[in-house]
Order: sequence, then structure tokens, then C-alpha cells
Amino acid sequence: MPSLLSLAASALLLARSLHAHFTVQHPPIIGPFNAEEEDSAPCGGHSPDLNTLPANDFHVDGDAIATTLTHSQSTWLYRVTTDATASGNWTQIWGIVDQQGAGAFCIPQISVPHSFIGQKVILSIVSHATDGFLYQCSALNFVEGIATAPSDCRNGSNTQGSFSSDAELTAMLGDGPVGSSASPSGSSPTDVPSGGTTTKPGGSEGRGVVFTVGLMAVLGSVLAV
Ligand SMILES: [Cu+2]
Repeated sequence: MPSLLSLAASALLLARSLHAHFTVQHPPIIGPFNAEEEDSAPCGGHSPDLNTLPANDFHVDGDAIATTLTHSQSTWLYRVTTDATASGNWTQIWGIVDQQGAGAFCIPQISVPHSFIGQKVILSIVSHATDGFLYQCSALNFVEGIATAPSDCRNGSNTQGSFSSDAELTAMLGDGPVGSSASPSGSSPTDVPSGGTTTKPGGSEGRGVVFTVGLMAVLGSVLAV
């Protein structure tokens, strides 16, 4: 007969594994997904090798990143590197986004400079939420053109996004730290922005358009620096 302690331990394990932090629907991740390792930089517990990984086409004039968050708030960093083992040299490909509300969250048309065409990279998606920093990766081939947003690019009825800033996330660019080992306890990792445009999901299609137009302006300023 199992002891009370082992029952409690099992329950705790189950609760932990059910708490997925965040998952990625598009593009396909370097997997398998492991919630227990998701706080391990830069790829949620995986040690990628660009030389052997199959890569997914990502269109430079617009392609989607779709995630699902179990927390009620996160800021997001989307960064890429040509470093084969994802050990540094990170470039930001989109502005820092603040997500309010748990659930599906998709940026339908992320665009990058044409100079990226032909590059094979590791995309690292970093979430900064209430329990710290979380990571997932995907291997990408940047290709010409624009993609139609996949069917799994959608937004929950409760989620909204706006541009924000997050000094701890931007510190992970360039040859800064690949990830943060900062303990989530003690500090308050969530800074709710006071300014910026906020788009409300009034149907995923309309929202996508608003988001894209707003992001274009910010992308220009980010990449012009
Ligand atoms: Cu979490």
C-alpha cells in the first residue's frame, strides 16, 4: 500500500507535468516537448545541432509563430542564431511582445530582412512569465516569399498582445547570456506596460491585421538600430 508521502509525491509530479508553461504550435519544435525541462536555456532541455537537424521553411516576408500559454501573462522574445549549437550570437526578429490572458497566441506575419534568405538558423522562443524564463526552439530555413498563416495560428478569446520592453529578455541577445538562471522567487518578473497600443481580439482575422500593421512600425525601429 502506497504511503501518504508517495501519494503526495505522485500528485505533485502529475501536477507539474500537467503544467505545460507554454507550448508551440508553429513552427514545429525541436522536440520532444518536456515541461520539466522548459526552463533550461536555450531550447527547453534540448541541445540542438544545426548540421543534422531537419529545418522548416520560414518565409521572410511573413510567417507565423503560434504558441499557447498556461499563465495569465508573459512577455516574449523571438530570437535566432546561425550558431550550430545555439550557444550565442542571437538576433531579435520581432519586437518584445506582452501577452495578457492565458491561451492561444499567434503572430501571423513575422517578417525579417531579405538578407536572411538562405540562412539556416535556430529560432529560440523565450517566455518570461510568473515562474521565470521558459524556452522552446525550432530549426528554420529562411526562404523567399510569404506564407499563409496555418490553421493553428489563432488567438484565444481571452488573449491580447501589445508591444512592450523587457530588459531581462533583451539581455539575452547578441553574445549576452543564452538564458537566465535568475530565481523566479523574490523578484517580480512581470512589468505590465503603461503605454503602447493594445489590440483586442475581435475575431482572429481582424486582430491579425491590426497586430501586423502595428508590428511593422516597431520592427522597422528595432532593426534600424
Ligand atoms: Cu509555468
